[in-house]
Amino acid sequence: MSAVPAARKTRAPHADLDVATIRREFPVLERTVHGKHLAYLDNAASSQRPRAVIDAMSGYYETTHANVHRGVHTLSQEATDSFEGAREKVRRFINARSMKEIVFVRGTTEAVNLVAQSFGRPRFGPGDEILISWLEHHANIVPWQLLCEQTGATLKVAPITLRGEVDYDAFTALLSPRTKLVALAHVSNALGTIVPVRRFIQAAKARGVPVLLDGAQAVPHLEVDVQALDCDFYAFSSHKMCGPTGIGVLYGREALLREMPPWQGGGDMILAVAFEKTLYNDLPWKFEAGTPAIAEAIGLGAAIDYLEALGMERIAAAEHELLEYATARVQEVPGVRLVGTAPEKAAVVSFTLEHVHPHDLGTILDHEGVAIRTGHHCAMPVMDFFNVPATARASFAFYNTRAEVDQLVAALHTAREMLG
Ligand code: 7TS
Repeated sequence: MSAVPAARKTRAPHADLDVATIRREFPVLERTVHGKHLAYLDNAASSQRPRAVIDAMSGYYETTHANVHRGVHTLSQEATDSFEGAREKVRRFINARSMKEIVFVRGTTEAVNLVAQSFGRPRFGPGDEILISWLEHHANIVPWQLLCEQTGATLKVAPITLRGEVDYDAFTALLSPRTKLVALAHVSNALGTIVPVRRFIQAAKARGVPVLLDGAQAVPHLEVDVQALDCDFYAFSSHKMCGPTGIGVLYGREALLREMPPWQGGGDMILAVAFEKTLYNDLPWKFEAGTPAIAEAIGLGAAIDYLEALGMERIAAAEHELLEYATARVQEVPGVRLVGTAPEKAAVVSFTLEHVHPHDLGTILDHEGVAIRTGHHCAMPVMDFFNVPATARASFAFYNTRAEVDQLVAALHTAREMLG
């Protein structure tokens, strides 16, 4: 789960992944943009999908679609089997103890909101504290602010260092008997920092504080084992891990999920409804009101099969190599300043280019076929910390190549000549 071992860093390019073959499995990577090869380097925002995922979803629509959990007819039963089969794949992928602990949601954002409203709202009150870090995506800030407004609880923020690491000593100093929940990014989307979460979790657990991890940027790139991490909640999105949009996962420790009330009411989350009293369904369906995203769950299952066949360790090694290459090459461009230089990083290179606004840079790069994200990356406090309005962010997946890094660097030189 942790960073790539040092020995791997010396491996041949892309470790042992056959990137040329892999790329042919991603139809969109064959297209051009403005007549140029598309270098898709915006994977932290959303990755692309392999044919296996697209086929699993269209195959489901062509042969099986029906509503789940509701019919005795064949299609409904097959759809239910495929949907619940996807849940089992997720369980195995993150090594949860039971499928009861895998709640399908729309994505990381919804998962965090679910925990805030169902775990936090009934329990927290004035004087209670929720501890996050300065690195967080807005999805791991705003739900807590809403909860604080609703309950009178207070949001505490652990500072970060100049390299973009969460300051462990400051974090532990902020843990107090008032702390009722810790919510941390596993990997920062804006900077790529891999937070050594085991240490932070141990510190919280030693004080009996439950921990939620925002794994949106971790699950696509690292091996994640929720039992080894010993976290209480873990949230992630399918669309960043080669799966479809519209679905994600909340892992929750069974004992906690059991105690939590449903957060939305409706069909599928009940056992029996009467006007006097409604009996809620068992886990995990208690948290899945209404018709779920069935094809999307099946697509997510296919994405997991795909990633597992490649191997998360090999994916991490290949991406780490790209990170090292890109970090060195981007710095060759005069005026580039890296933002976020933690020693352990996922394959994200965030930077500014002197005299060029990131937005203009993004536009010029697009004309050169290079897709990167420019802006605040939904992490405005991180931008404030580094005193920049925005950064340019190249984020890599295992299907990216060194040639695409070179294309990015050439485009940066072009931008500098035009605007610098
Ligand atoms: N948490 C982190 C760390 C993220 O990177 C994102 C999305 C989210 C939560 C929210 O995920 P969602 O699927 O619910 O939207 N990050 C980005 C990004 O970096 N650029 O676009 C979306």
